[in-house]
Order: sequence, then structure tokens, then C-alpha cells
Amino acid sequence: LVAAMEEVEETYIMIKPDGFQRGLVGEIISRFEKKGFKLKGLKLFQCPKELAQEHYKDLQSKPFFPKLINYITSGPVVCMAWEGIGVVASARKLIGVTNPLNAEPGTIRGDLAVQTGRNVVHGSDSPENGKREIALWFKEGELCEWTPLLGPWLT
Ligand code: RTP
Repeated sequence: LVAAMEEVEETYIMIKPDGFQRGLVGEIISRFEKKGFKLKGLKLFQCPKELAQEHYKDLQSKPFFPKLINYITSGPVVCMAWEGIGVVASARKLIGVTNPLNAEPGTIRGDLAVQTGRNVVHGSDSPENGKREIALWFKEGELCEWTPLLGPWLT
């Protein structure tokens, strides 16, 4: 378990349309930057319906699926790829649980959101889904491989 937690991983983080419209982009990115994770991809993007459906395909039988697709495609999202040791689970902790009313203060959803259907940010739930989602949302050439010049704490 300890070894698994020390793996370098990638996760797909997305600021949803409500987070973007509310002007929370800087605040949300800051939390991942300050934690010490490494940003490898970043873009503002109007998501087509087909992509939203593919991203959330595991939820397609849920009653809220059509609403979820309308929500995610209602305006621009901010797509991000983050890398780091244990970044998948750590990002989920930083984000907080799905229902913002149950999310701990100090988490993004706990501090900044109220409704499950407007919970401002997405984070991959496993390293496999991190890879899958980054490949789904980013094209080749949109990700940046870079070496930190400031010190080893960023690697
Ligand atoms: P996400 O994938 O967005 O990071 O969210 P999550 O893992 O915390 O939650 P998940 O169960 O995968 O649900 C995905 C998103 O669907 C919306 N949702 N609405 N009952 C509802 O109306 C409902 N349940 C889920 C939320 O936006 C949730 O983040």
C-alpha cells in the first residue's frame, strides 16, 4: 500500500462551467499549485455533447445523466492534466466529496460549492481513469513535458 501511494501518477482535473462562470479558476488552480503538483496541460474548452457523454459513460444509466451532460456542456470548462506522487487520491481529497454540503471545510467543494449538480470541479477516481481521461480531453502536442528549475520539491 505504501509503495502504491508513492507512485508518480497523472490525473485529469476539470473546472466545470459553474466554477469558470463564478471566477474560481485562479483559486482552484492555486490549490493544486500550492500543494506541489506539476501542471502538464491546461486549456479553456467548450465541450461537445459527445465528449461529455464519453467522459461520463459509466453514469449513462443514472437518472441525472441528461442533466449532467447539459451542465458540463453549458459553457467553457478548464481542462488540466496534473502529475505527482499519489496525485489521483490527493486531488480527490483536495476536491472533497461529491455533495458539497458533506465536503469538509478546507476542500474546494467544502469551501466553494453547495449543490451536487454544481460542484465546480472534477477529478479522476483512479490512475487508470486519469490516463484515460487525459487522453480523451487532450490532443497530442497539447501536453507539456518540462523539467522544474526551482528544485526537487516539484518533481
Ligand atoms: P466527478 O466525477 O465530477 O469528479 O464527481 P464524483 O466522482 O465526485 O461523482 P460521480 O458520482 O462520478 O458523479 C459525477 C458528477 O455527476 C454529478 N452528479 N449529479 N444526484 C445527482 O444529481 C448527481 N449525482 C452526481 C455531479 O456533478 C458529480 O460530480
